[in-house]
Amino acid sequence: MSKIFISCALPYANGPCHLGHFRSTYLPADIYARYNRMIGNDVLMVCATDEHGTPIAVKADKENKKPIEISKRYHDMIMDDIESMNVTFDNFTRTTDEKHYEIAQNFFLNLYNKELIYKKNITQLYCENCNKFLPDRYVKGICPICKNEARGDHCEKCGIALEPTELEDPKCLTCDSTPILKETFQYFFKLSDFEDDIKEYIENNKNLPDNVRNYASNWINEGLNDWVLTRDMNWGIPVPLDEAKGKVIYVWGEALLGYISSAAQWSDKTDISWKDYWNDYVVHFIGKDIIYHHSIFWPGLLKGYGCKMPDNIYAGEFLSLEGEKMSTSKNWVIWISDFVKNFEPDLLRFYLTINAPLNKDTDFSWKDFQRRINNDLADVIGNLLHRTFTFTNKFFDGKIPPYLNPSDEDLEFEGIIRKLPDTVGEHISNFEFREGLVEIFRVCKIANKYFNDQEPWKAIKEDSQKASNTLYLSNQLAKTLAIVLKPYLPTKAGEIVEIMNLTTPNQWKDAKAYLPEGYQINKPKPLFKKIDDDIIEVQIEKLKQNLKYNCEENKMTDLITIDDFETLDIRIGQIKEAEKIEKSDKLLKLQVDIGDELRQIVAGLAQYYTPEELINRKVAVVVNLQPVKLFGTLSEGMILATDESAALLSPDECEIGERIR
Ligand code: B3M
Ligand code: ZN
Repeated sequence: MSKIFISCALPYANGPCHLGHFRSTYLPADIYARYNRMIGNDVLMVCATDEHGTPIAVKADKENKKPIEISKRYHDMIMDDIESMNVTFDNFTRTTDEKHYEIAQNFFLNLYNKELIYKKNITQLYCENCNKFLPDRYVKGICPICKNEARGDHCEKCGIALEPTELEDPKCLTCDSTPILKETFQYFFKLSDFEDDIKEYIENNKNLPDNVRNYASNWINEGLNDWVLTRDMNWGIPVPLDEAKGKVIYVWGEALLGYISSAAQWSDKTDISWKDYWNDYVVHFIGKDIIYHHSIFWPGLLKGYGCKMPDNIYAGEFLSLEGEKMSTSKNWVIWISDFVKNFEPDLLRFYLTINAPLNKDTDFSWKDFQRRINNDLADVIGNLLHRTFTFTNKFFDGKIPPYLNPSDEDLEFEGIIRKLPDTVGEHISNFEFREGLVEIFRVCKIANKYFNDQEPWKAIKEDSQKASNTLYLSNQLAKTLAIVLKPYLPTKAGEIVEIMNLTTPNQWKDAKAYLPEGYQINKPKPLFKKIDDDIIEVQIEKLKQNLKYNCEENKMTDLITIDDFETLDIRIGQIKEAEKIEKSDKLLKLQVDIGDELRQIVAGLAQYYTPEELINRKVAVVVNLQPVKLFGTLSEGMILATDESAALLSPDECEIGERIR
């Protein structure tokens, strides 16, 4: 038996949970935890809400409330969301908990005393009107790269991480005045000291999935800088040093310790040491946007402290909604609490798992959801179970009939049933959650075909042993399903357990034990109902309303004239040369033939294309854009690509230099 420490990324307590959170993190973690408990591993699964940081402080300012009032509101909502989805945390705490403060401050002091945290003077933005420094999201301005509006820590548009001082035309978010540069000091963590350790950790840890390893290797190859670990603000955990009045630990410098403080709180309640779990096997489930923090920064902190680094980091890719990027600010989301008002949680668990593997981006669409539930869950899995139970009751008084002289078809089907638990289990152990569910689905399809071919409704009159064998095996599969479906669809699995009177449904190994002849099952009830069109239409309409509302809010309905469009000069170009830009993991320097000249253009394509892949590609180029310097390199134009995936338009049939209008 192993002890397994499972954590989920701490949701920020500045909003409730939506489908994206659930898909990337809580659902896979819960499937993994439930399965491991069922095979007899000892699991400790923890989480907490992340209550500090500027987003919460800013929201509080806006609503004229205290940050703790905001975070409490969302902490409570998040707890409800998680419970409603049947995610089985052993402990769920919050980062304003006393225990967390104590652990975070001690951790800071430990590193400080080892001189792994040092003090340094820096200039930061300061608002003279509000009399405060403006860290992270307290400041807005123009992104130096893409020239769109951005916040102090990050540009949503081009996805780049920023320092507030890098913003052009910065403004205080609270009072809109222009901040000045002012000297202050902050504490830095010597991340650079751990470059070799982290590199080794990433390269030699065989568990790490490819997406995590690749991201992490890219960053580490660029070299690691020390991290500013503190902020001048009053919402956060105070830096535990006399000389550091008014400074708090940066939210990422303590949130990660939420894993440990949640576990420690559990230990206080149970008197069982969480460290045994940590020292055996740790896996963090996170979203892909925080791979850096977990694969580089966190191992660095742990190494500095003298604690084991995580054994695995599992990063779920993104979920879009009806083909568009989810956005909480535009209300282009589906909240968990809204979903469960209308649908059973297991339907979402099913859809989000079967829809795509965790390491691929995917989309939630209401129509596709309906299709999957109706065609796959209800018609295949539901139908199989329902007819098995109905026939058993109708023809055999609800008793498992005898299994005698099996035919070749029976034996073949029996072999398939027997293999199912191992196959599914292996997939789940390997974090292949979708593949496990697909296997269950595949076997159910085979089972339906077997059932149809055997025609037990006819056979019962002509060859009753044939019908008896069919129902015997179908019931054995139903029992297996009650167990192997449990990590995925715990409520539905529980309903099968009830119908089948199962006494040990919590043990995976029991999936292989057959129900004896004569075993009594109960009357069936339909397990999966189909979703009607009108129910889905209501949901789609609701989303459309959100979109309309947002358009009005953002004045996106403003139309442009043909003359406005004419101001853009877009031409077909061909990429002749491409090379990486030093110190940037996003940008490539390109030389593009636009017909009458060769243009140098810097494009944010490095994460999607290698320089070699781009040579000779035809692309669409905005050629009358004002030149800018990016990372010291002149860029005179823009290559058109899609927003999310940076897919290039491929105008292969067009002539170089042709204008697009
Ligand atoms: N609170 C949420 C996020 O960035 C952030 C995670 C903390 S995990 C220690 O998705
Ligand atoms: Zn101000």
